[in-house]
Amino acid sequence: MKNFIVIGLSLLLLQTAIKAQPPGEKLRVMVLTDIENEPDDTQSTIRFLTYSNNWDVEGLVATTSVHKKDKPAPEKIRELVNAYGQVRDNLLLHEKGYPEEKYLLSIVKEGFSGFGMMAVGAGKDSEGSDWIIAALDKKDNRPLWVCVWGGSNCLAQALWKIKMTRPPKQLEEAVAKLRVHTISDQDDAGPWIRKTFPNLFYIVSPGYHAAGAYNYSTWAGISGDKFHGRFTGANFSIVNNPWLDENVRNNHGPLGAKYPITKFMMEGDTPSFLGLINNGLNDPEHPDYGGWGGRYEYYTPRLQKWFYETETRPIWSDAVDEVMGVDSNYHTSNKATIWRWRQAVQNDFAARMDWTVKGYKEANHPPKAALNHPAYLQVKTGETVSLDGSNSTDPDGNKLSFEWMYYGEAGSYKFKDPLEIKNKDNAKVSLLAPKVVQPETVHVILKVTDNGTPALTRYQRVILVVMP
Ligand SMILES: [Ca+2]
Ligand SMILES: [Ca+2]
Repeated sequence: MKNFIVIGLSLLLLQTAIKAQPPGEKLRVMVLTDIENEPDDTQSTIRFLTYSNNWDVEGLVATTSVHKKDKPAPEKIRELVNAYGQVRDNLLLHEKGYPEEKYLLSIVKEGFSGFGMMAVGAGKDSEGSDWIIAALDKKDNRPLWVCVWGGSNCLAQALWKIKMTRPPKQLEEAVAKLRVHTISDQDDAGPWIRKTFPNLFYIVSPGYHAAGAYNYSTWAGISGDKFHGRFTGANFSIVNNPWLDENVRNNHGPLGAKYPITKFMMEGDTPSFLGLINNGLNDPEHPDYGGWGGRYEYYTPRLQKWFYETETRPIWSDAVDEVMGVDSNYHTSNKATIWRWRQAVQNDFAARMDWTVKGYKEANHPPKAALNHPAYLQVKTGETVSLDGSNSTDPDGNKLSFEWMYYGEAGSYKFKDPLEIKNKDNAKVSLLAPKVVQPETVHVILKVTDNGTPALTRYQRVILVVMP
């Protein structure tokens, strides 16, 4: 029996390895945004555009939400894409693959004018909902990621139409292709979608995004302070307006100049795509592994007292990490799954804003973290495991520093005390595989940081399969 379990787990891990994003293959990503409800969608769009070479960007769709119930604002997206067009040549000095302004303008679409499920059903198609269907219909087997920064009724309309007009098998195929990450439920379409399409891959902190949502939702970890999210431990000084003035708004060209002053909090919608950046840490098909966009586990969330409807099915939702904060205390929180990476996330954005105005030699570029062994290692209880990141390099010739981090929450092995990694600041380290009674996974993250300005970090994730 045990052997079957071992073989089963090994196969599962092998499949996991196969399913991971092949190097060089881009994710397909679409954004639905209630831009112009407050400044933060504009902020998120600017950050998104500086990463647009990471993905095949499939659509930028203006929608409504509980904060903007009447008419979507695609003209604002176009204005930002125009500003991007002015800096694209400069971005291309630093990395390949930035899409043309003309192409991005061609994929700006408008959702239906109207709020929530009142704008879903017969006669409620829009160029936005038709565009989602067209993207799903492309002869392309890669998943389609839909990042929802406002209401999700445009996605609901697309799925409604497929369900009403096509055979069940085609609906099944469309649902299987979708990967949805919404920033709370900013209309009543999210709960409807989850109930109606029970197999749909869906990441969300459920419930209306309204007063109080900050307190519950993972996404507040992007920048929430003690007033917006009621948490401490995170470093607020690298997400506030003075930091954004220095690193984004001022002296950073026409795109940076469009970055508005924060009204409530910086970029509440950004976690929906931070986890899709190809940085060696993120593993989009595995939200429970954790990454820049936070960590999420697959379960049926309990009813929140302010939420009007019980969740009917398992979804990818809030998980907690225990993280040492800047106040030198440990914090156990869902928001910590995002803010634990904040320094690296903000430095990375600052570097990309530099890329919009500076030459190659005047700017910094991320290191390439590399392992001298496979990322999946099968080991035995009590075995000494050697890990080696010494092949890591930096395109600027910067000096590299290393840190090996045991990511306890990401693995199946639940160990009360942190796993000891000897000399964890070295390129090569060793650790003792823990005692297990059944095959368990243990995640160890290699962080490689350069000494450029700003310092940039890339990662490799090692998954140990520890056998009894
Ligand atoms: Ca929004
Ligand atoms: Ca560098």
